[in-house]
Amino acid sequence: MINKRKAAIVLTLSITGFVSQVFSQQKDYPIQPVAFTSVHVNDNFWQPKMEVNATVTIPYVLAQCKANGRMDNFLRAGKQLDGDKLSEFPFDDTDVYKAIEGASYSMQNKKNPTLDKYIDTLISIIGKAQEPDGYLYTFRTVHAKKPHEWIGDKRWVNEEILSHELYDCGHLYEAAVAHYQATGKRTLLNIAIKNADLLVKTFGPGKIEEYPGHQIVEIGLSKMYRVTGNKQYLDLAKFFLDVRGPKGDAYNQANKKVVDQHEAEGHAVRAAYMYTGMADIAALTGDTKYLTAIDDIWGDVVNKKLYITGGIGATGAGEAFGDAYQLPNMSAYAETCAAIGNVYWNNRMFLLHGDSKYIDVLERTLYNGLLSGVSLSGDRFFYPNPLASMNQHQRSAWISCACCISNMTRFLPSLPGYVYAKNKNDLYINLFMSNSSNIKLTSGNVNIVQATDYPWKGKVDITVNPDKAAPFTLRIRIPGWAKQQPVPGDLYTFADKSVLPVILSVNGKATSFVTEKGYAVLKRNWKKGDKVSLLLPMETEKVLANQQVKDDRNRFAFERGPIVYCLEGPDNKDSLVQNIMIDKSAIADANYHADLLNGVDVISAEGKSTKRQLNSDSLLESNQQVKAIPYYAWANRGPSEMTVWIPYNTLAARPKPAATIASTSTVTSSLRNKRMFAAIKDQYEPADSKDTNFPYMHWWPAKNTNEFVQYNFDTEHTVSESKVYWYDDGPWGGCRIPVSYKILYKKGDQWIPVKNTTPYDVSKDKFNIVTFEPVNTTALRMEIQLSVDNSTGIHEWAVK
Ligand code: FUB
Ligand code: ZN
Repeated sequence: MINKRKAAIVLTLSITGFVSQVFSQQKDYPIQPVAFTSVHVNDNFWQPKMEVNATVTIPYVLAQCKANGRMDNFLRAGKQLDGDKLSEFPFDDTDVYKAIEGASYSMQNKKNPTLDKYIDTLISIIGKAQEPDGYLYTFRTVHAKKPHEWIGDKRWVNEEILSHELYDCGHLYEAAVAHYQATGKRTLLNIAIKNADLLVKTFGPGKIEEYPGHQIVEIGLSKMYRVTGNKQYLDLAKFFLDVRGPKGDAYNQANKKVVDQHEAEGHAVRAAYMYTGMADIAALTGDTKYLTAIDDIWGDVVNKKLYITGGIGATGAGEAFGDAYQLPNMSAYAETCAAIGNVYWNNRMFLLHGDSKYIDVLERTLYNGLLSGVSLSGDRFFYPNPLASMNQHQRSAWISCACCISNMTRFLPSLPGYVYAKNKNDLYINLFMSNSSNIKLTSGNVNIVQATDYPWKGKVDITVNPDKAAPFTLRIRIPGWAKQQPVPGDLYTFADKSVLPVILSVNGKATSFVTEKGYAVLKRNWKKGDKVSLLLPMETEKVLANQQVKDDRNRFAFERGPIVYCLEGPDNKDSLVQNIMIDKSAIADANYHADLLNGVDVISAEGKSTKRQLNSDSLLESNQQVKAIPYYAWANRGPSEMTVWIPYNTLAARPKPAATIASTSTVTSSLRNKRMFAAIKDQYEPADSKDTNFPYMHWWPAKNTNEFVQYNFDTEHTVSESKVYWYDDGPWGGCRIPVSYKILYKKGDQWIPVKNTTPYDVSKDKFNIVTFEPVNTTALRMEIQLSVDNSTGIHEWAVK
């Protein structure tokens, strides 16, 4: 229990710099992270990215928050601006909070008085939007004539469903703590305290007994507890976990009590934040019953539900985890926020258990499925992070639901906080990047300098500079990828099973070492200038997925060190990659290209391109040199084809279409998005109408309209048959088979309906074939009547 005198000490001592546990907090993680404020990253990989974050992303996102009404929401709630116009989502307040959080970390990394002043102004606007009792949620306080339908008619009544009131609070707390730690100013922290005190009065046993609809407040309250020492915040965080389930939905993990959950289910961001919160509260309270649940869930994710990129949440339906081994590539959702949540969660798992396998997952996510969320330029973003594309994916300048954008903004500058951790006289080196850091161990202060070209090179030079010679233990992570285990468990393996040595030397002499929980343990009396050199076997590996992942069968992915590679159009012949095959035994070289994509290793290998032939099942194959780039760097050169998983035999090949009437035609349509047109003539037959793993074209959100699509032939053809495969993503999506359709042909300037000799069938999950009296024409059109309530789409349209 914290006593008042010690609480007072924390409030005065913690004005500058990072707050440590000054008050008598009894419990926390056995291993403590080394704060980002003590770690000065100066490498060639992350430092430039953090610089882009500071100079481009943060100002850009703040400007977008302003341009897209988020600042006005606060101004209106604080009666500083007339009118009741609000932006689109009740959680839009969180983008401002996350931008402040990112700006705070970033100012700690590098001073920025202009930004500091801007943030001060923003905080005063936020303060005015807060109601006298501490309530802060602009979508209610503005009292719009037509309130947003998610917010409920009273405070909190829609919280378990959609209002996101507590979600907003959680992000407020995270921002307030970061701002306080970075600047020593209490302005936002005071707002957060007032708000958290209101939650303490409002929720709990005998008060409102409801759970947060979207988790995050649990993490935020734990941080508030650490900073203020107010145990009521911790109790409330625990209450929010314990009150969850069993009568709610799996969608937001409320269908079971949290301690009874053993598999990852439902909305992936909510889930990852909840698992993180469970770890925090287990650490802070010593309550071990959460641990069995999150240990089991972690096993479920890494063995069955993790993309090779570290992405989680396979399906767009409910932005959720799929079933075991359901990991589609082209339709992969793998939301950027979920990747960030996965990093948070795995870091906490490491702090609890001290095992490097959690950092293996963290590192994989960081370098791949998380980093892919932002462009090299820092101002274009992915929300889903697919693992294959046929030009249909592109980064966005802004997304009305901007969660991933603001999350990326706050995550990147906090990265230095994941490099080291410590436990008394054990110093964990988890991530490899050049940096200089000052770390306090029980034996005294030590400065650690890392020099490395990681992730391109496997050599890491570490200089150890204790203030005075002292005994302590370095625990250096030997990454799973260096031990033939790309991911803990059996979801992914390397094709080449040979294990190459990891070499460790101290002061120039190769040293044998023991490993404990995945760490090389070096225990000695360290003195200033001692040098440790780590040499990891940085080889180009071919990764195979467990056979149960049907989307990756007969395919492999390239990986070098922590970096997962992909084939992308601009580096390959005719800008095509889907038609490429590479033999499993092909030799692959890697070379650094300083002038490509801000400097990347490029993998080259001999491969083949494949093409369908008319009237034959065999494929035409021709040799070609294939190039692969790091996955995180794709989609920085415009829309293109891309694939992470490369076919190694014809069973998985996606050949270039044969020259049919359709494939040699151009497409015109009532649909404006021309990038979807190629989908209907790519000669891929979907598994069923809702199969999103192949491209399709769709008219969503149009409904009840008459639409058309037409083939303009390269020359006059005689045609007498049409077969169409409809896209229908019911019951969750907005597309269904249409009400009816008909085929017309072009005669002069006129469109004449064909005389069908079989009926027009409209069914899903198969080709709908109609034959008609032959017509000589230069174009064929399909007119489609959409249903009153739904749109429609087409997977494939062939004509004969
Ligand atoms: O609900 C707030 C955010 O919007 C979620 O975290 C994202 O997945 C998106 O649904
Ligand atoms: Zn998001």
